Amino acid sequence: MAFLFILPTWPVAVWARAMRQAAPAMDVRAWPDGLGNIADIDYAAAWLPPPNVVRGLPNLKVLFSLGAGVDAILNDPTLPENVPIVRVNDPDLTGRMTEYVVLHVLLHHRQQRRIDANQRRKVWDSFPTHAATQMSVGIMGLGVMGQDSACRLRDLGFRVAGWSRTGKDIEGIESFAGAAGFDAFLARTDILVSLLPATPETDGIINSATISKLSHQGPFGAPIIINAGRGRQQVEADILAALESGALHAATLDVFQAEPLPPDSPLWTHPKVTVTPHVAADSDPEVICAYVARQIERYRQGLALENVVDRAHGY
Ligand code: NDP
Ligand code: OXD
Repeated sequence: MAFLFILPTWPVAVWARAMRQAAPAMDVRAWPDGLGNIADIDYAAAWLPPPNVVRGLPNLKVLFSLGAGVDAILNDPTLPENVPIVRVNDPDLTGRMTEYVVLHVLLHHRQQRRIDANQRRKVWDSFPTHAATQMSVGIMGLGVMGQDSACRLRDLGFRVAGWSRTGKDIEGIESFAGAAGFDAFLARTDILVSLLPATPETDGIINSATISKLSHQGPFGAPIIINAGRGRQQVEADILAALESGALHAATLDVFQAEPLPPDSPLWTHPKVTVTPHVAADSDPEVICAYVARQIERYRQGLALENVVDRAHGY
């Protein structure tokens, strides 16, 4: 029973150590140098795998994504069709994302960047503030991550709504679904958070048309966006133009069209933009390997794998 890590951009030795700890009987290998006999490989786990690598594993039974998003795996046109893909759904990863979303909603709501700038200039400016109940947060993508963030923000007093492909029934959270619900969702939203997966349907969804439909009734007179979903969802030129024109008040971006964000991107230095380097929710090797080992154990016992990606929907 062999397990292969395909991690071109992550420290594979750390992951291999964590996997050996989680599944001591497993023959843990690493692409590209430690493949061994590829016919032995039953399970593989990947993050940003190059195309053709998974296709070369003739006896692969399950492919694991080491994050919640699977866009980079599904991008491989040579991916075998019959191998199930299991993504991460773990309270550790979800909790980290909720921390990020709550932090950045509060950062804008409490005008912390203005306070930081004032401190640097030794300015005592006790400007008026507003209550969470005056702020409408709208979360695009009301899945595992979106629901947890929505509930925590609701509990802080924010007016929270979510938009997803299918409608949801969550106490205290207004639900909008599909194309039919999109404009109404935007119209009531002062802070737009994206926790959508990257799919052809969500590509470029944060664009000038979307921004123009957001609420201008909120405390700052213009909306705010927070994107921790995927960079493919944002049209960066449209965001910059909206910040310049005042159609957008501010933005927090964790994900970008190109990662790492190129040094010449104007987003780095824009006074209304907070840039974070795709760190909203990091995959912890020990936690995630324990999750993967649990799924392998289920598979070996003939139980259904959990969190299997729906390839038709792309997430
Ligand atoms: P889920 O699959 O649980 O949730 C996805 C949500 O998006 C669902 O509510 C789904 O609707 C909705 N959705 C998908 N397509 C559409 C569409 N076309 N229109 C409207 N709604 C749509 O994923 P997670 O919550 O676990 O993760 C979400 C994403 O967060 C990941 O795919 C990844 O891109 C990103 N992420 C980013 C991280 C970071 O560090 N920046 C870390 C972890 C994740 P429905 O409920 O109806 O299916
Ligand atoms: C993920 C990520 O999808 O870290 O888990 O982006």
